[in-house]
This record gives sequence, structure tokens and C-alpha cells, in this order.
Amino acid sequence: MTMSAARRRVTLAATAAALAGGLTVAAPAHAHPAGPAHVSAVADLSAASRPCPSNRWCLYQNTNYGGAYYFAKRSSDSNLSNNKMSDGRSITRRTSSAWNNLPNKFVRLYYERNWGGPHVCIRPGTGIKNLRPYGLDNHVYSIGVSTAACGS
Ligand SMILES: [Ca+2]
Repeated sequence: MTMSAARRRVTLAATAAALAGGLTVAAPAHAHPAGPAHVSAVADLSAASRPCPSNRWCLYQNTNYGGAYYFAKRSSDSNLSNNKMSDGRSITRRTSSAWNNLPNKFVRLYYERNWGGPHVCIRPGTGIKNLRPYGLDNHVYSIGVSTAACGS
């Protein structure tokens, strides 16, 4: 069937319907009633987060760079226990993901203060969305920033 034939057939059908039903016009098909608004009554403010800015390394409360955050421009930090996340609470026992946005610098997250214990290294412009597989989930006590490449 050609398009013009199809259009003609539709027109004929509409005309027939109009004739059969007098001048009653059906409501437009697109006039859907407004759907119910499914808005969560309880907003989780702790879920609010921000992308890691350039020239910063960033720690996040939750996996996938969510929740409260800590952005630092500074270099290494031997003890994060006196630093606070965006919500004013501690970093050391809550960090679950991290991003390194320092150009040409490698960021190492350590299990202990003074760069001790196990660590994981993050290359420039990358992140780790879940520290759990590295044994560092909710346990990051110091940060090392250097030009020493990961694995070196
Ligand atoms: Ca956490």
C-alpha cells in the first residue's frame, strides 16, 4: 500500500466515524493525564556528591564516587584522621572510592598512617570505584602523591 493510499484510507475511516457518531470528537490520543509523581519523601542528602575537580585528588564516602567527599590539592598526607569530609565527619573509616585528577601525579592510598601497610595506586585521570577488593574499604589512613608510576 502506498502512503497516499494509506492516508486516504485513514481519512475515509475518520470521516465514516464522524458521520456515524455525529460531530463528537474523540479526545486526542496524546492527552494523557498527568501521572502520579513518585517522589521519594525522604531525600538522602548524604548521597549528594560531586565530580573530582581538576588538579585534585578526591576521596568519597561511598562506592562509585558518591556520598560525602574530600578534595585535596595538597600533596602527600601522612595522617588523614584529622581531616574531614564535606559533611564534617571523618575520612579514615569511611572512604570507599577515590579519584586522581592530578595531572602527571600518582596517588597511593595506604591502610596505615605514615604510608604504611597495604596500598593501592591510582594513575592520573582515573579512579577506583570500589576500594573493597583492595582491602581498603573504609580504611584509608594516609595518602602518597608522587611522580613515581604505579608498580614502580
Ligand atoms: Ca564508605
